[in-house]
Amino acid sequence: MNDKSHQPGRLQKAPESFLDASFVSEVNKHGFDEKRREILRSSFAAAATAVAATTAGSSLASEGFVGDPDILNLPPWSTSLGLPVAHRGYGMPAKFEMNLMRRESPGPASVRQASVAFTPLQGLFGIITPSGLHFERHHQGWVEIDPSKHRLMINGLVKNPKVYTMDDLMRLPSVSRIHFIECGANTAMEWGNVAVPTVQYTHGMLSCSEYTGVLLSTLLEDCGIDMKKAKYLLVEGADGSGQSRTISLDRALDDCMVAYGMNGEMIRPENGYPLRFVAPGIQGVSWVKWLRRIEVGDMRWSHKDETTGYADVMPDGTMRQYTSIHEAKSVITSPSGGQMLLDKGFYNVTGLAWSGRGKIKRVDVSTDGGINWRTARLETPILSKALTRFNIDWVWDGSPAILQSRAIDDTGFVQPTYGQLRAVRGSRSVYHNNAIQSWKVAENGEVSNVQIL
Ligand SMILES: Nc1nc2c(c(=O)[nH]1)N[C@H]1C(S)=C(S)[C@@H](COP(=O)(O)O)O[C@H]1N2
Ligand SMILES: [Mo]
Repeated sequence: MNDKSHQPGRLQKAPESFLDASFVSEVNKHGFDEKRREILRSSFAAAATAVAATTAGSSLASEGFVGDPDILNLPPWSTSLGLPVAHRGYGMPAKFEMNLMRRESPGPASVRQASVAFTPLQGLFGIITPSGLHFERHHQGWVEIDPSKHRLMINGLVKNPKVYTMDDLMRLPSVSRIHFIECGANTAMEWGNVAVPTVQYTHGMLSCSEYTGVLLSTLLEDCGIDMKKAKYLLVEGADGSGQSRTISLDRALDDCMVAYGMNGEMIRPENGYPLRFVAPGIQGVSWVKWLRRIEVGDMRWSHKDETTGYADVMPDGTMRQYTSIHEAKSVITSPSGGQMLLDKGFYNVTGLAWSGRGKIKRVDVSTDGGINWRTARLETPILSKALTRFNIDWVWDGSPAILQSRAIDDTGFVQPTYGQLRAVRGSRSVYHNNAIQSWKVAENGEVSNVQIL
């Protein structure tokens, strides 16, 4: 790239909500419509002129000062006493950041106990999702369990079936691991080319945390698992939905765990407090929350959440069951749908890549809809079955562009285009859409969701 001036790109934040009752007012408030865009443009131009005018006419200019004169105007926070320590026992984000929040599933108001709230990927940095912004997917609402009343039973093909209290579990050897969780239905609306406007809604059933807990291998050994007969586990939640999923024993013994910690503190109630199943690389539905029972067996259970739901409708109409592992996938989180580039010049294009099979090896980025590709910088740490952050320099010349990212994992798997994915999967699926996402940048700077085959 020739232009290394690194003038920071001017980017307007995405609208945070859409399609619900407050759609129109939300959109207006966040600058999605024509009028608002005009106001922004003119105020941006006016601000630029004002800076020039203030410095040009002032004595500052004669002293050779160029730039924003506000650097010399001392604000109240520089001339007064701040707030005392522990003003808030539990810290909160700045009030100016309060708009960055989980947003509920768009579309016809479903039962709010069996719904989704998406993570605002467009506003996050690095790879860890702040716990308060972790996506939520409940089948029958979330519960806040008294940890002293919670129990975990391990039964079935084990010598010593056991019931653990939380205290029992916390005495066992613990591990801390960083992993992503993605709902199998993430990016589902794109199967039907619905083109929801922001990355929060296209990819926001995705989060990444550091989990602390006990490895399944430790627990199963503690109960004396019958290794000759055992092939599968059933993991079951304590909420009213009776969430239960079959996990193959080799996956479970590899890196599955029961977690009580998330990002350094006890797991949040929405995410399964006080105990959840962590199944690295496997779709979210198997990460059973409020975990109460693990049964060891020799056959798959074919429970409701693995027959009527979470099965893939193939082009010939057959249902594909137990497709649990997330193949490599990536998405550019900024610039992304609903944001606006306010002028030409340098931009840091950033996004996330992940694979349920291992580590991300490479991410390529295209700004011309997949004709030319450049290799992005992967930021460390690059961990197995965790989100990986990528960045790449881009100088926008003001002409229309289409931004895409393509992940390659350490098995050599290359993230498919929509054309390639549909050739195998058809278009009647709900789950496991890992196609390349395209964001169109229009001449006026508006970024929107488009589908490129
Ligand atoms: N007990 C229980 N576990 C559950 C669910 C549930 O409704 N009940 N939802 C599942 C689904 S479909 C997903 S995608 C993940 C979502 O986890 P989160 O709400 O922590 O993001 O939890 C899974 N585990
Ligand atoms: Mo899910």
